[in-house]
Amino acid sequence: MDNVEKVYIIQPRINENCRVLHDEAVSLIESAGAAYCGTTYQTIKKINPATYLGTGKLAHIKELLFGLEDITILFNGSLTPSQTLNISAALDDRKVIDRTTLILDIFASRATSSEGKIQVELAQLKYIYPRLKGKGAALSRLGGGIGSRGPGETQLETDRRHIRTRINYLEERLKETETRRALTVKRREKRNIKTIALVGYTNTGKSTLMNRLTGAGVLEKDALFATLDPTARKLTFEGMDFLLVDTVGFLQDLPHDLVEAFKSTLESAVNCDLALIVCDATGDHDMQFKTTMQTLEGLGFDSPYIKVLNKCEGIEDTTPFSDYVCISAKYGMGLEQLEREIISRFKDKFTDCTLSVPYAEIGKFGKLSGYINERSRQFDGDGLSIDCTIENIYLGRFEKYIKRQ
Ligand SMILES: Nc1nc2c(ncn2[C@@H]2O[C@H](COP(=O)(O)OP(=O)(O)OP(=O)(O)O)[C@@H](O)[C@H]2O)c(=O)[nH]1
Ligand SMILES: [Mg+2]
Repeated sequence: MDNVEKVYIIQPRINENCRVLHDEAVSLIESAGAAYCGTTYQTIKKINPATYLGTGKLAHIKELLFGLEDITILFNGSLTPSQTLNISAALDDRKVIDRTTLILDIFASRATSSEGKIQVELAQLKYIYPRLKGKGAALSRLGGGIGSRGPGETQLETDRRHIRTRINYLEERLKETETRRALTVKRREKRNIKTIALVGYTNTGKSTLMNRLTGAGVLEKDALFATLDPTARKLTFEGMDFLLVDTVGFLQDLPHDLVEAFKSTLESAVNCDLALIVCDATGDHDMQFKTTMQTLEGLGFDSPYIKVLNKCEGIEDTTPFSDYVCISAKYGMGLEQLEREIISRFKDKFTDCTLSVPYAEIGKFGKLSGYINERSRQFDGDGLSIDCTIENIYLGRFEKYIKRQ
């Protein structure tokens, strides 16, 4: 236990969400193999450009930690390199990292495939690169996250040009692997195998569900970002062949460069025929669903999906979750219903419906209009009422608008 790195959180109190962000930071610390050892919450009225927090607050934290050796400070937000250095200087030269650095660090420790490793290193370098502005020797202190993984201090001591060259090189290598992947996807399309992607917030049970359905033997673990490299397995339901793909989980404030870097791995999820969006009944499932949708849509996702609520074994009344298929991947509950739901989405059937779109949402609804065969439309007191036919696989998208089926 003694050589486990201890991490103390500075949690800026910026909105109501900060409790969730804080608890996630604790899980992130544990997932990185370090030990959480306390938190200071700080209400930030005005950001101090040099140190983010006010100097008085920093002095207070310094006092709190007085006499405690070897404690790393996690600032649970984004810092510029100079803020990192200044905070470190104000706190007896302790090691200071920010949330993004920590997430990147966990990804670095998890990457096993050569493609995954390239993607993570690219994301790390891209995070550092624009932030390096002639800081010279001080840079080495920005290098490590938890432990001393990451692009490594020696690399960070080299100049921006060196990093630029490395970024270019990694981007080239990534392009090569992407070309290879594109060929595999083409072959799959030719054979007309439908792809089902398991997507969702991290730690919701995607890999457990994958293992339940296919016996894949994928790592399932109570840790954030247990899965990094996507795994695909064949699955047969009622004589129909599917390819089930397990993917990296999402998190609020996932570093943009990381999502960008993982774009090609996430391609199988983005271009799937059906996505199972897995949420966790014991967590904030609404937030998890929203975060997943935002991240996926940012990557161009517009496939049909089923909302799956996992870890439902302790829930007696599932009526409040009627828009989810409630399951327990661990205890094997609700899987038949999930299977039925999946099959029904692939049977090429259409449903006649009447949709009711509130006035305020007509603009937003425009994006969906390509998925329906419209017979007639009229405006009434509530908004726009549309008689139409929808292919079953797209019904989920219209859930909240369907008045009659
Ligand atoms: N109580 C309960 N726990 C579950 C259930 N399904 C999975 N878990 C647990 O949830 C944790 C995370 O499971 P994983 O399958 O690794 O989750 P994941 O979504 O693949 O996570 P990442 O790969 O990190 O994004 C593990 O400890 C599982 O044992 C369930 O139905 N009920
Ligand atoms: Mg997983």
